[in-house]
Amino acid sequence: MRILLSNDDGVLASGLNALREALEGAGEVFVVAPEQEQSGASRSLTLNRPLRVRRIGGRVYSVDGTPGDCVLLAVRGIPDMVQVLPDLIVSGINHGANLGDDVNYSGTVAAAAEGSLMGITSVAISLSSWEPAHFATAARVARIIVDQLIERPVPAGTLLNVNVPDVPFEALLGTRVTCLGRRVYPDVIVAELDPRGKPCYWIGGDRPTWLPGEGTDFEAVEAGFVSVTPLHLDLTDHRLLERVRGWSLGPSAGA
Ligand SMILES: [Mn+2]
Repeated sequence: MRILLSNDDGVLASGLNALREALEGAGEVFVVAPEQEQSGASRSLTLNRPLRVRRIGGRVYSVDGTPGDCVLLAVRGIPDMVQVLPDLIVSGINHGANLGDDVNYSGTVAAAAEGSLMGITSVAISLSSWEPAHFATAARVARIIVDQLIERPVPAGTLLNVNVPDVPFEALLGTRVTCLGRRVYPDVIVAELDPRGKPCYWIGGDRPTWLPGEGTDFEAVEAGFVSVTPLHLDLTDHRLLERVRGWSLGPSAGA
């Protein structure tokens, strides 16, 4: 069993370290993670400059790119690794929640999504807190999920988004399989002048909240449960297909 780990908080992050320790016994663990924090990087790839890979030691590598770059290089580029595809990719443990619409921006989810696109079963795991403390809890949850995935064959490219309440393991109430909820981002653009008098802008604002919704990931984590959301990457709106086909959208055959 070959397990590739990545994240978006950087190769030195405590969450990644806790994850590596927890999964060491489950298989041959490789780490390929960004050199710098990449939270919010989503599934971007670096196409306009070369990427540098540094071996930090053992089976741990850093890449001066995005989480997506890391997974792509790990699977297709790094000589020690490309001979054997990973059986599983685990991304995290993110320092903060990735709930609801967060999955669209998250670099943690992106690393797992990149794996899923390549047909590899992938898990994103996040510790749901603004000041995360209980990485050991999320690490134990990750191990339980990985052991399940090893035991139980799943469709190729299965993608799970896991959020863990930031409490001691014994305080967890259980696990709920959930849908993504809806975020409310109170984005505020903060305009400033840089030291040379040029305008610059911060994307800021208060902490995001969420809309109430039964069966959502937000509700589960808020109630003290681990949330597991199976995701897929088909963005087609199947509900609208027939309706849009009924529109007059351009040249018709024979016209
Ligand atoms: Mn992050």
